[in-house]
Amino acid sequence: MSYQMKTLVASALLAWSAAGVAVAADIKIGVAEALTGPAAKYGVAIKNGFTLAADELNAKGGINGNKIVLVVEDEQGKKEEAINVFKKLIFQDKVLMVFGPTLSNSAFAADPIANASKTVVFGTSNTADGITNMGPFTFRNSVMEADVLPVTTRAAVKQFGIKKVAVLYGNDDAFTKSGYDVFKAALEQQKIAVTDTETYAKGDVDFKAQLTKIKATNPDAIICSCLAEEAANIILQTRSLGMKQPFVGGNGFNSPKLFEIAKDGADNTLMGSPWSAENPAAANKKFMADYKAKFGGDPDQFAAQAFDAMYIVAEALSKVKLSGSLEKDRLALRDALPAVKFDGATGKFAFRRAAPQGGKEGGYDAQQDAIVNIAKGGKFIL
Ligand code: ILE
Repeated sequence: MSYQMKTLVASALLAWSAAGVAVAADIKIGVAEALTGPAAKYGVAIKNGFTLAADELNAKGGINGNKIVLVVEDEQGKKEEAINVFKKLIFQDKVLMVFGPTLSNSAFAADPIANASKTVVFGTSNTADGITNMGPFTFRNSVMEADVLPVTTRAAVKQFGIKKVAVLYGNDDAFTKSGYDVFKAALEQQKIAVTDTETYAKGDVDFKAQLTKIKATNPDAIICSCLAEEAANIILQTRSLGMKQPFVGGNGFNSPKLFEIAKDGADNTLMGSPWSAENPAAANKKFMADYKAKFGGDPDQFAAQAFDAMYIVAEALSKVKLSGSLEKDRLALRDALPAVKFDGATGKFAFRRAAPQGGKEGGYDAQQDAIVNIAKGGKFIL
């Protein structure tokens, strides 16, 4: 039975509930993440975060008695696939809303479909500037680079006393480019000199040419706006060139993949995030233990943000009276979300309205503080 049919049947039956008969409807939520390809390390952690939260919520009776059903699709970390998967989820599966996609690069391609069909799209990992300028149906709980990187840069000055840095970034990805722009502005603002700026393209594996140039300028640190796999190889090759400089990274560094490849070479890397494995709050401790019990490995920031995002949506949905009209229910969820405040695995969270741009209404960004983590012995600590 389709979502619409089920909710129609459900509302009809719920109408009899005075007579003691009530049947709950399923709440279909689309999950469009990179489950294969280079971004899968992020995407699978994200999917696990949603699954853990949805299973917990369902075990407690769902939302107002309605069960959450996740419809999971692999967008492969590719723009075209993100578009295809969004269309399938929104028009064919008729989900109430969509979580995803994993990369900002794909979000810029797929989010317009959600906004045009008045369906909430909720990014839990998109940190590039401009994501929420795509329209009023775009939400994210991922803290954007513009809010995190100036904090990370200040911490690098404090930690290592850096005065001059080299910069390296991927110039064909929306997130790595956006991170570069933010780093550049933060360095200018904090009066840190740039000795050299180098770029690479998605899928590159050899960074020796760029690193040799960087080495010649003898920077105090290397600023890197990169996704995890490239970041890890860059660190590894930096060490093989005999360079000892610490790295300062953005959200792409925030993955166990960094250590799988770069190992101890990643020591002293600084990275800002709202989440830390060391956050002793009960909500985080419980999340981490439950995640490990369910999936047999430690969670990362991406899993934590997805987990919290599902609870944020559940909180909004608990205030919504599902009508059975998909169009109305999608709008009702959109209207209920902005007021949600939540204190979960990533700490205190609220939404912040994005400023309108080019006459277009904005969506909602994350209002959350970043804490700076440092890599030691294969993990990020405070
Ligand atoms: N935050 C980045 C982005 O927005 C990556 C997400 C690291 C997995 O594209």
